[in-house]
Amino acid sequence: MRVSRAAAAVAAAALVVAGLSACGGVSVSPVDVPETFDAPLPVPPLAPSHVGADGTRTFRLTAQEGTTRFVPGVDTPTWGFDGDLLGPTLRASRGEQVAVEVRNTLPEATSVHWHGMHLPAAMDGGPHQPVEPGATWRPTWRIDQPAATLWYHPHPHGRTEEHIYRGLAGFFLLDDPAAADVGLPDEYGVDDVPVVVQDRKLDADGDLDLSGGGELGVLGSLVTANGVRGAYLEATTQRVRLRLLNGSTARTYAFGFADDREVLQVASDGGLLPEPVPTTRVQLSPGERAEVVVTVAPGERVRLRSYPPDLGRVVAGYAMGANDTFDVLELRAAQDLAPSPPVAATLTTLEPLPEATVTRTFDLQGRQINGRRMDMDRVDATVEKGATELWEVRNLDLFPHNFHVHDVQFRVLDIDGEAPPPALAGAKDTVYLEPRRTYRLVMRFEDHADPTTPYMFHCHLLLHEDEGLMGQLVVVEPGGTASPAPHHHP
Ligand SMILES: [Cu+2]
Repeated sequence: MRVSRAAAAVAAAALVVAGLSACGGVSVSPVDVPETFDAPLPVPPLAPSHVGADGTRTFRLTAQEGTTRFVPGVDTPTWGFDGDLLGPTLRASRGEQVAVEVRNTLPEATSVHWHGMHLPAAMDGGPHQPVEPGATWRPTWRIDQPAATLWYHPHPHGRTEEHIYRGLAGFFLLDDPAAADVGLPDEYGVDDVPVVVQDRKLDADGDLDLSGGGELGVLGSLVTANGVRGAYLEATTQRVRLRLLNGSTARTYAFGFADDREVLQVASDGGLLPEPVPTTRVQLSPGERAEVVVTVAPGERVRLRSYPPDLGRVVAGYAMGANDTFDVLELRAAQDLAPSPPVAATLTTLEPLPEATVTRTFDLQGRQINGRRMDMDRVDATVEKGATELWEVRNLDLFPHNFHVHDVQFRVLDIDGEAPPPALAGAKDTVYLEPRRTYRLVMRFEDHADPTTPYMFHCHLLLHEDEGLMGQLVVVEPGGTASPAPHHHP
């Protein structure tokens, strides 16, 4: 299969379902929203695993080729894990040793990165851990972090945008059996549902199209929830927990409901917020997650919508999705709803922010950080194990970036000197960077040192990442020196 990058895809419009102006409120959107939402939302299956004699829980994932019907009558070549598109949900508990046997049956090398996971650098699945065609890679590590909605996706050097766009992504849910019961819906696939939202576009042949993305990358006209356009989720309980993931390559969503009802945001990237945040909008840039609890009434139907996101002081925001409104998923409540427990007023206690001993500055501009593009043979930051660091991150452009750091969950100390909004006050691994603002992030690098293997930090707008907006950090024992193994260029 191929992914077209030539700018000759105007005819794609002929493929999309007619009815742009039929749904009130979305007529100006370049996103083609189906007239009806009548496809059941697929819930990713929980990946099977087996626990061996040494206690290791082992999963298996196979990256493979397939086809997906995003548009009626059009079979689009896609990639998936254990299927045609996306992948099963991996789930493990704090304290468990896990392993994943990743088999690559694709025609080219890929990798699998565990986004948000605290783990040794050699297990991280970045560009230094390629999985060649026909090969199997078996990372193993101990889960040691709070319960959270994480995800996995490829991270091959220069090819991440295309591999995720083709369909390679899945959830990795972490549980903490020792955590208090705070009344969150927790029956997987019933009242606790992961939803990955992605946008794509097709060319005239029905192939995935990455052309014409401009400065930001592609904004697609076909928006899917768990791979399906026009999906509905039947609610059978009073409250439903949605684990929202922005799995798009470039688009930022501002999720809310069509009737502007208030939801409770209960978690961000790295786990529970200290207390539920009542809100009508949950904005996620690529790679970010949020868990929300929504209350429904018997028999009602209400749509989850993406409203115009607040991208900050961008120029020509209309070309970056800043004006777009479109529906993503319909909730259909049953006539008889099982009762749900109330959500506790206190969800967790965040550790106090430790005092940082090292301060670094990262200026993002174009495809460079501090004036340099990604180089697999250059170490940009050597960090001592156990250190708490303050990273001052700035977007010098007038278009969006965001910032993702591997291995750690950071905290946003302030934005231009002001405390972050409640939704950004918890554990984060990816944060949107408004133009011309300074984000001070505090992070602590614990447990794992490996002078030979870098972790990545980068913009998670995947075109930017692939084109160089990424750097490498190496965690060493106190007093140690980074000595990365030479990278062999293909
Ligand atoms: Cu960027």
